[in-house]
Amino acid sequence: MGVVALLVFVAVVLGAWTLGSVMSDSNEAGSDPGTGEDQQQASTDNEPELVVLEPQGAAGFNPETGDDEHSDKAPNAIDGDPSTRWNTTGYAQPDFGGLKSGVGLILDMGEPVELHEVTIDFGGGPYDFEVRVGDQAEQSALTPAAAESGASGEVTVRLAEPTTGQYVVVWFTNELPPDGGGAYRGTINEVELRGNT
Ligand SMILES: [Ca+2]
Repeated sequence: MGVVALLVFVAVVLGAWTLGSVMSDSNEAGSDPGTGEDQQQASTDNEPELVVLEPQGAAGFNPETGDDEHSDKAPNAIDGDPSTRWNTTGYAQPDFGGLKSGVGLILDMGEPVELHEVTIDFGGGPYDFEVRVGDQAEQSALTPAAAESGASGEVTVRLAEPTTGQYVVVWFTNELPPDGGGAYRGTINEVELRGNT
């Protein structure tokens, strides 16, 4: 499945590149090669292209109190379908019931990847959250690589520095929003990670 998605992505990128080349050629027909425009194009081509990184697994991540955070629903956050979702336990208070400092969703990439940016499609909001990256699925091994406040709906976060690790956590901090049913909980419809393998 991951290989198929990657092949489709590569095909789309190659198609767009080919189309861009054709259009570029037609635009530049008759122009003198070696102009400043060509040099600028060459510079753009040298930038590393990001690929979509496919998680191998997902689970609720609740290291401070240990009980499960709907890990059975976690695959819904990486199934490519915005209509399916993972959510935390419902809490009676927005500060995780006063029980802990945070809770999150952990993604296992199967091998270390170099993460550049993350797009998260949240259910409702607002959320304060961090993106944490590390080589072990333990709180002490996961380093905050980006943070956002007041996020709602779909949000893209670009890491200040590309960060390498096998595990990526979307970590809710501060308070969770009301779920409309009398409780407070975090909801993620979809996460997409981009970077290099
Ligand atoms: Ca989904």
